[in-house]
Amino acid sequence: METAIKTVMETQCPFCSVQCKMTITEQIEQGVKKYEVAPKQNAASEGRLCIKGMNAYQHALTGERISEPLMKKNGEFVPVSWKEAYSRIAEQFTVLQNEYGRDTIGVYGGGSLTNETSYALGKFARVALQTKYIDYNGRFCMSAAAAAGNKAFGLDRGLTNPLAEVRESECLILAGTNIAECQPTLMPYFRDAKENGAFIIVVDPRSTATAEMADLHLRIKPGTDAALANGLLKVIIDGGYSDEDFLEKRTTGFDDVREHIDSIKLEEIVALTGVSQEDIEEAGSRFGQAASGMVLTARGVEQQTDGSMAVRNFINVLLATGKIGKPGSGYGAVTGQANGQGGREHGQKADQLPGYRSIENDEHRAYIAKVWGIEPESLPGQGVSAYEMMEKVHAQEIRGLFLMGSNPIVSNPNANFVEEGLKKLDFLVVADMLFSETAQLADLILPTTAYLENTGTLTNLEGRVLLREAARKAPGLAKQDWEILSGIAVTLGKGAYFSYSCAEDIFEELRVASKGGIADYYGITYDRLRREEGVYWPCPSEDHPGEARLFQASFPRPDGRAEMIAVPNQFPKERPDDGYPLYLTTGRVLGHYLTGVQTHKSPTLEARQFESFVEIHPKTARRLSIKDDSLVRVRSRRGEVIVRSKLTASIREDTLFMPMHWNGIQNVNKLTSEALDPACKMPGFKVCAAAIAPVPALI
Ligand SMILES: Nc1nc2c(c(=O)[nH]1)N[C@H]1C(S)=C(S)[C@@H](COP(=O)(O)OP(=O)(O)OC[C@H]3O[C@@H](n4cnc5c(=O)[nH]c(N)nc54)[C@H](O)[C@@H]3O)O[C@H]1N2
Ligand SMILES: Nc1nc2c(c(=O)[nH]1)N[C@H]1C(S)=C(S)[C@@H](COP(=O)(O)OP(=O)(O)OC[C@H]3O[C@@H](n4cnc5c(=O)[nH]c(N)nc54)[C@H](O)[C@@H]3O)O[C@H]1N2
Ligand code: SF4
Ligand SMILES: [Mo]
Repeated sequence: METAIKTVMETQCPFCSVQCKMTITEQIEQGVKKYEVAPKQNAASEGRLCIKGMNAYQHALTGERISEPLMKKNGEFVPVSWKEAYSRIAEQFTVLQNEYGRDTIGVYGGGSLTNETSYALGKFARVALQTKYIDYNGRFCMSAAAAAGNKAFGLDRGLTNPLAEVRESECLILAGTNIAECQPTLMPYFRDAKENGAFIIVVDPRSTATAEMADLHLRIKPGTDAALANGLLKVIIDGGYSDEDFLEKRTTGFDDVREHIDSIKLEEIVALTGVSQEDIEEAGSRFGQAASGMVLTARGVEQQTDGSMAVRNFINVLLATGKIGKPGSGYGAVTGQANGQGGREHGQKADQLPGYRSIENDEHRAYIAKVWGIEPESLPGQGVSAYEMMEKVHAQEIRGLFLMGSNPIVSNPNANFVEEGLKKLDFLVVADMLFSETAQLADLILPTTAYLENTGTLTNLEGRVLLREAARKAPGLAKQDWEILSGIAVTLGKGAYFSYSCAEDIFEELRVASKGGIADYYGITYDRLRREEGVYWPCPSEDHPGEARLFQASFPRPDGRAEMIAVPNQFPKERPDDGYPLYLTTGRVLGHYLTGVQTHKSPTLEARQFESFVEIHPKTARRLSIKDDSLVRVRSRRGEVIVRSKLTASIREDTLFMPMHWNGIQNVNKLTSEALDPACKMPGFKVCAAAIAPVPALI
């Protein structure tokens, strides 16, 4: 009898920001491969794993992985060598830059990339290509919370407190966050808090699995969170629950906020938000009276054209009650992607240099230029945000695009326009491990490693840096992302700046580049990460333990105080009218991830949910003659989709909901609006006006 061959892979889930660790065991018995997945102890998930993590081996090990560079010739992809692929990129980008200027090449990254790759990608754009146009998919994810945190606190780190402190908190506001489906392994923290007596308030237009655990569910009208927070502030200030001592010693701007709140009537807030006065009063007074409390926001609040201000207003609620920088009291922007945190710190953003430095600040430029061995003058300036890059692609200002770790054709708002633009590109390069919808449009596809084959660090939603080491050989000719960047840089004659032999070499450079910056990783080493269960940033020296709880004594702003600001109730938004009478909001389901490129390749996850749907209230459906489980056409000013109806009383009567995990005729982003938050350029994915009608049966 043939003996069984066993391979054990220690790894970390590639999906959400919790970054659960796991062990995957592959056993080959008589030619048949079997897999066992076991959760592994780690501080964030405490050894839990959700269904996506349990099945993440399936897409990584599928036979559909891209395993060699593929060049489009006469409309067909044909395999080529790496040498040919690199030469083609160097040649095409050089020709385009000679003809149209350096900025005609855009670079577009992602929040799944490791810190090392994110760092190398920022450097690649600025040093190897010398273009100012670089941004990444995290713009659609974290930019509103980041802008709010930077302004209010002087620092943007997802959670200001370790997850363990959720258990100690007496009152929790979960606004626009569906933790039960999006970070499922964190649910026990909240259940335990509840058992310890915490009062949980959920703000969501839908009764989600997260809302089910709430003591109070505010079923808000989409897009009105800023107004709701004003209502909470009103109850807090009028009820005398504000912490005057904290406000005086640790904040600025409260007088303006108080004056603004004085001018607001609760009835107005009730009319705007659709939440009853009684519920607003209960939420405000519960939070105001609790000895400790946290506010967690996610994309429901943030993916709005006023997302950054809505977050600031929830931060106002925390500051007004002095609930920050203490045990069980703090703010959390529940980060999305695997490296949604680290990916936003080290230079993938249009205006950013490593360590959360600014590309517009002369001192910061000089420091990074020195680390990189270039002249500060040769560093390009600030570029534009992800969707604005797509506008430049459409206008053919950007003619060549280098894409690593994203599927913009499905994930950008106004997707029809984006697809039209991408088709106009003179040269599109996509580095991916699977044939995403965007990769299919490429002139050249570069095969990359999946999480199982790739070494690097990722920073989880708590700001805890974790090391994920390669557990398996890359399939075929696939390479790690940073190796690809180095390879192209060499061909472009810029190899001297990218002479890395492993991910750790890049991390060593990143440590120095981030030193003294806001996101200071200098004290973190691979050695430490192997020994400890991750290290929190900021960590300025090797003997520093890392800062688990932020803002205990002061805020990293010039005056050491947090900044409060009056936030208006209403912002211009696309509103329902006769033609498009309903709100459409969008989001996620438990079993799929983002544009679904990875999870659709998992037979187990696909079997749970193989097509998209639209949630509609039964009363609304009856009025429009829509039956449950039937095909419907959903339209907005930008396009239309056809999906299956799901009648449920868990949604508001004036609102529809669609998940974002499907493409083509089911792609909800054919409907979403291109309007951006002016402060951070976050698209308003969470509200647009829509119409819905049955699709007549073909007889
Ligand atoms: N299963 C799964 N998990 C994931 C992901 C995934 O694709 N699938 N993606 C990861 C990523 S990148 C991210 S960013 C996170 C996202 O995590 P979340 O932000 O929690 O997820 P969403 O479903 O986008 O939105 C959360 C909730 O916002 C509500 N909402 C809609 N409009 C409004 C509004 O106007 N106000 C309020 N208060 N709520 C509103 C929606 O009904 C929804 O329940 O999840 C991460 N985890
Ligand atoms: N309507 C609507 N639209 C949304 C949202 C919403 O809530 N509603 N949410 C937005 C949010 S929060 C996000 S984060 C975006 C995300 O949207 P996208 O950026 O499109 O994210 P993914 O679907 O994860 O696409 C990632 C691609 O990168 C590949 N990939 C994965 N890991 C790696 C890697 O290590 N290296 C390389 N080179 N490639 C890799 C995957 O195979 C996949 O093809 O979507 C946004 N779009
Ligand atoms: S998807 Fe998130 S919660 Fe689920 S196993 Fe992966 S990292 Fe953990
Ligand atoms: Mo995200």
